[in-house]
Amino acid sequence: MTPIMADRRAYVAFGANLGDPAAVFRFACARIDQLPRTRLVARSSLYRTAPIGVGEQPDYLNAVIAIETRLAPLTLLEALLAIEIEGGRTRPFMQAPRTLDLDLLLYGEQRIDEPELCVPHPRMHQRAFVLAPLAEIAPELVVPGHGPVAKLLAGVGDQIVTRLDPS
Ligand code: PH2
Ligand code: MG
Ligand code: MG
Repeated sequence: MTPIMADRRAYVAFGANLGDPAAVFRFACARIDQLPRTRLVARSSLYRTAPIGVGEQPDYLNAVIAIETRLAPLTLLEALLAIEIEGGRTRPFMQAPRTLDLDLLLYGEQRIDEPELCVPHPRMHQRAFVLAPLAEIAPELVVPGHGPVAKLLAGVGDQIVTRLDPS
Protein backbone atom coordinates (compact mmCIF):
# COMPACT_ATOMS: atom_id res chain seq x y z
CA MET A 1 0.00 0.00 0.00
CA THR A 2 1.26 3.49 -0.80
CA PRO A 3 1.77 5.39 2.43
CA ILE A 4 -0.42 8.46 2.76
CA MET A 5 1.66 11.60 2.82
CA ALA A 6 0.23 14.86 4.13
CA ASP A 7 1.02 18.25 2.64
CA ARG A 8 3.99 19.85 4.32
CA ARG A 9 4.78 23.53 4.47
CA ALA A 10 8.35 24.03 3.35
CA TYR A 11 10.45 27.16 2.86
CA VAL A 12 13.04 27.67 0.13
CA ALA A 13 15.67 30.43 0.09
CA PHE A 14 16.41 32.11 -3.23
CA GLY A 15 19.76 33.81 -3.85
CA ALA A 16 21.52 35.13 -6.94
CA ASN A 17 24.29 37.62 -7.69
CA LEU A 18 25.05 37.05 -11.37
CA GLY A 19 23.02 37.69 -14.51
CA ASP A 20 19.45 38.97 -14.03
CA PRO A 21 18.46 37.84 -10.52
CA ALA A 22 14.96 39.35 -10.66
CA ALA A 23 14.14 37.47 -13.88
CA VAL A 24 15.62 34.25 -12.50
CA PHE A 25 13.52 34.68 -9.36
CA ARG A 26 10.35 34.76 -11.49
CA PHE A 27 11.59 31.71 -13.40
CA ALA A 28 12.36 29.81 -10.18
CA CYS A 29 8.95 30.61 -8.67
CA ALA A 30 7.17 29.39 -11.80
CA ARG A 31 9.22 26.19 -11.91
CA ILE A 32 8.71 25.46 -8.22
CA ASP A 33 4.95 25.98 -8.59
CA GLN A 34 5.00 23.46 -11.49
CA LEU A 35 6.68 20.70 -9.48
CA PRO A 36 4.56 17.60 -8.96
CA ARG A 37 2.58 17.50 -5.69
CA THR A 38 3.71 21.01 -4.91
CA ARG A 39 2.26 24.50 -5.01
CA LEU A 40 3.76 27.83 -4.24
CA VAL A 41 1.78 29.56 -1.48
CA ALA A 42 3.79 32.72 -0.80
CA ARG A 43 6.87 34.55 -1.93
CA SER A 44 8.62 37.43 -0.25
CA SER A 45 9.86 40.61 -1.81
CA LEU A 46 13.38 40.61 -3.17
CA TYR A 47 16.07 42.01 -0.89
CA ARG A 48 19.40 43.47 -1.91
CA THR A 49 21.99 42.07 0.51
CA ALA A 50 25.72 42.37 1.05
CA PRO A 51 27.57 39.08 0.47
CA ILE A 52 28.28 37.18 3.69
CA GLY A 53 31.29 34.93 4.14
CA VAL A 54 32.37 34.79 0.50
CA GLY A 55 34.87 37.65 0.12
CA GLU A 56 34.49 40.31 -2.56
CA GLN A 57 31.44 39.56 -4.69
CA PRO A 58 28.54 41.50 -6.19
CA ASP A 59 25.58 42.10 -3.87
CA TYR A 60 22.96 39.36 -3.85
CA LEU A 61 19.24 39.49 -4.39
CA ASN A 62 17.60 37.20 -1.86
CA ALA A 63 14.03 36.08 -1.18
CA VAL A 64 12.11 33.24 0.44
CA ILE A 65 9.41 31.08 -1.11
CA ALA A 66 6.79 29.10 0.85
CA ILE A 67 5.36 25.93 -0.65
CA GLU A 68 2.96 23.16 0.26
CA THR A 69 4.36 19.86 -0.94
CA ARG A 70 3.95 16.13 -0.75
CA LEU A 71 7.40 15.49 -2.16
CA ALA A 72 9.75 13.85 0.33
CA PRO A 73 12.57 16.14 1.49
CA LEU A 74 15.32 14.55 -0.62
CA THR A 75 13.06 14.42 -3.68
CA LEU A 76 12.31 18.10 -3.21
CA LEU A 77 16.00 18.86 -2.80
CA GLU A 78 16.83 17.07 -6.06
CA ALA A 79 14.09 18.98 -7.84
CA LEU A 80 15.48 22.29 -6.52
CA LEU A 81 18.99 21.38 -7.70
CA ALA A 82 17.59 20.57 -11.16
CA ILE A 83 15.90 24.00 -11.28
CA GLU A 84 19.21 25.63 -10.29
CA ILE A 85 20.88 23.98 -13.29
CA GLU A 86 18.03 25.03 -15.59
CA GLY A 87 18.55 28.56 -14.28
CA GLY A 88 22.17 28.48 -15.40
CA ARG A 89 23.87 27.49 -12.14
CA THR A 90 27.46 26.40 -12.48
CA ARG A 91 29.86 25.51 -9.66
CA PRO A 92 33.34 26.60 -10.77
CA PHE A 93 34.50 26.77 -7.12
CA MET A 94 33.04 26.70 -3.61
CA GLN A 95 30.95 29.80 -2.80
CA ALA A 96 31.30 31.13 -6.35
CA PRO A 97 28.93 33.91 -7.44
CA ARG A 98 25.81 32.30 -8.84
CA THR A 99 22.86 32.87 -11.15
CA LEU A 100 20.57 30.78 -8.94
CA ASP A 101 20.84 29.23 -5.50
CA LEU A 102 17.81 27.45 -4.02
CA ASP A 103 18.31 26.21 -0.46
CA LEU A 104 15.76 24.13 1.40
CA LEU A 105 15.43 25.97 4.72
CA LEU A 106 12.61 24.20 6.50
CA TYR A 107 10.42 21.19 5.87
CA GLY A 108 7.45 21.19 8.23
CA GLU A 109 8.70 20.82 11.77
CA GLN A 110 11.24 18.23 10.72
CA ARG A 111 14.88 18.15 11.70
CA ILE A 112 16.97 16.30 9.14
CA ASP A 113 20.67 15.63 9.48
CA GLU A 114 21.93 13.68 6.50
CA PRO A 115 25.01 14.09 4.31
CA GLU A 116 22.90 15.48 1.45
CA LEU A 117 20.54 17.64 3.50
CA CYS A 118 20.39 19.43 6.84
CA VAL A 119 17.07 20.98 7.85
CA PRO A 120 16.67 23.53 9.33
CA HIS A 121 19.42 24.96 7.13
CA PRO A 122 22.40 25.09 9.52
CA ARG A 123 23.19 28.82 9.08
CA MET A 124 19.74 30.29 8.43
CA HIS A 125 19.30 31.55 12.01
CA GLN A 126 22.41 33.75 11.64
CA ARG A 127 21.59 35.33 8.28
CA ALA A 128 19.50 38.43 7.83
CA PHE A 129 19.34 37.71 4.08
CA VAL A 130 17.23 34.65 4.96
CA LEU A 131 15.47 35.87 8.11
CA ALA A 132 14.19 39.21 6.73
CA PRO A 133 12.33 37.69 3.76
CA LEU A 134 11.21 34.74 5.89
CA ALA A 135 9.77 37.06 8.57
CA GLU A 136 7.94 38.98 5.82
CA ILE A 137 5.93 35.92 4.71
CA ALA A 138 5.87 33.92 7.99
CA PRO A 139 6.17 36.36 10.93
CA GLU A 140 4.90 33.82 13.48
CA LEU A 141 7.19 31.01 12.36
CA VAL A 142 9.38 29.22 14.88
CA VAL A 143 12.62 27.74 13.53
CA PRO A 144 12.97 24.31 15.13
CA GLY A 145 15.85 24.36 17.61
CA HIS A 146 16.37 28.13 17.31
CA GLY A 147 13.17 29.99 18.13
CA PRO A 148 10.85 32.61 16.64
CA VAL A 149 11.95 34.12 13.34
CA ALA A 150 11.26 37.67 14.56
CA LYS A 151 13.55 37.21 17.53
CA LEU A 152 16.30 35.70 15.37
CA LEU A 153 16.00 38.62 12.95
CA ALA A 154 16.37 41.12 15.80
CA GLY A 155 19.67 39.41 16.66
CA VAL A 156 21.24 40.07 13.25
CA GLY A 157 20.34 43.73 12.95
CA ASP A 158 23.94 44.63 12.06
CA GLN A 159 23.60 42.88 8.66
CA ILE A 160 22.30 45.30 6.05
CA VAL A 161 19.45 44.10 3.87
CA THR A 162 17.30 46.38 1.72
CA ARG A 163 13.83 45.36 0.65
CA LEU A 164 13.20 46.21 -3.01
CA ASP A 165 9.91 47.57 -4.30
CA PRO A 166 7.74 44.93 -5.99
CA SER A 167 8.15 45.05 -9.79
N1 PH2 B 1 24.77 32.82 -0.04
C1 PH2 B 1 25.86 32.22 0.34
C2 PH2 B 1 26.96 32.91 0.98
N2 PH2 B 1 26.74 34.30 1.19
N3 PH2 B 1 25.42 36.21 1.06
C3 PH2 B 1 24.27 36.80 0.71
N4 PH2 B 1 24.09 38.10 0.96
N5 PH2 B 1 23.26 36.12 0.09
C4 PH2 B 1 23.38 34.79 -0.19
O1 PH2 B 1 22.45 34.18 -0.75
C5 PH2 B 1 24.58 34.14 0.18
C6 PH2 B 1 25.59 34.89 0.82
C7 PH2 B 1 26.02 30.76 0.15
O2 PH2 B 1 24.97 30.18 -0.46
MG1 MG C 1 23.04 29.14 -0.20
MG1 MG D 1 22.76 26.16 -2.14
